Amino acid sequence: MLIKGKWTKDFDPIQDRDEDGRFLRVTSSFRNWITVDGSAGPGGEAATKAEPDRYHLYVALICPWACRTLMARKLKKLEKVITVTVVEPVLTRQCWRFGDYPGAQRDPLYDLEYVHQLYSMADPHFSGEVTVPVLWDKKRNTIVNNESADILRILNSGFGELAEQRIDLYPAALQNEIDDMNRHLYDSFNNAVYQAGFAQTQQAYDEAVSKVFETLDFLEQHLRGRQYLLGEQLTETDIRAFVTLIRFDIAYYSLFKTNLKQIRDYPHVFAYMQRIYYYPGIAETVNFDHIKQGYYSLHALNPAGIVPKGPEISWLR
Ligand SMILES: N[C@@H](CCC(=O)N[C@@H](CS)C(=O)NCC(=O)O)C(=O)O
Repeated sequence: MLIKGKWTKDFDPIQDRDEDGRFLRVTSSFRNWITVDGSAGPGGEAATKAEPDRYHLYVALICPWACRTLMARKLKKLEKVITVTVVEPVLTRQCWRFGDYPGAQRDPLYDLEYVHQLYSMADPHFSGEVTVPVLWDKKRNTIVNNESADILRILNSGFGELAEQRIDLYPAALQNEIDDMNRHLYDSFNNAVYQAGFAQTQQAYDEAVSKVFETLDFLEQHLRGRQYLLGEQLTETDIRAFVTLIRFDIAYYSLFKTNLKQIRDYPHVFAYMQRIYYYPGIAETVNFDHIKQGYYSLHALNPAGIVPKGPEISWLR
């Protein structure tokens, strides 16, 4: 992690933990906004103006949080407006690194070696965890925001006519339902798989796994007769569910020990996952090689670094 702008402590996937051995995810540090005219964001956040070729996304394809933002960029047709760099999937001692691994790129803006150097460029006194995604302002050479939940909303409504307006991932009529469902899914699914994987006690693991499978049982019921979680329209909640579902059988089931069942054992959830995977543009945001290489490079969980052969994923193709 960075302490006062200097890389000080080797990467540790367990960002923080409580007294009972539960994994805690740290809160994001950069929370500014982008709006059409540069006026404040929806919660009064300081904002800069939406402009073509001003903003850049730094992502890892292993990372579900970063892939949320890539999905929104695709759906909102912002590929020409917001450029992207993919880091290497393997977590190094200095965390995310730029390089030539297939599907990854070097840093096109400053030729940096590590993502933490972006954080210390944005704030030379920054102390904290270095995470992706990072939404970067090329004009001011700083981080706009490093919280994927915020970035989803910024991409949905901050770019006005520069973006596809016919797709609204956070429609006014559904906002309360979306917020409720997001909260539920974050606590008992998106973050709970990590709580299972990084549990430091049996009790913490048992709790997390129960939450995960209660949620899958709930989703299986809920998706009967529904195209998407909130009905007929794809929303940000589907993006948030999908990024965890698509990693489940490949990484979480074995590495994080969430192994009561696989997604393939839930017919409605499985069909829903495929529906989103085949939604135009989405498959391009999913890289199974990066997902596997990245998760199985987590030394704390897999010291020998062996990457499993399976599972067979022809079912998705
Ligand atoms: N709140 C952040 C969480 C992002 C996050 O935890 N990303 C992970 C990758 S999946 C990361 O960069 N971890 C590096 C670390 O913990 O040092 C978001 O949703 O944007």
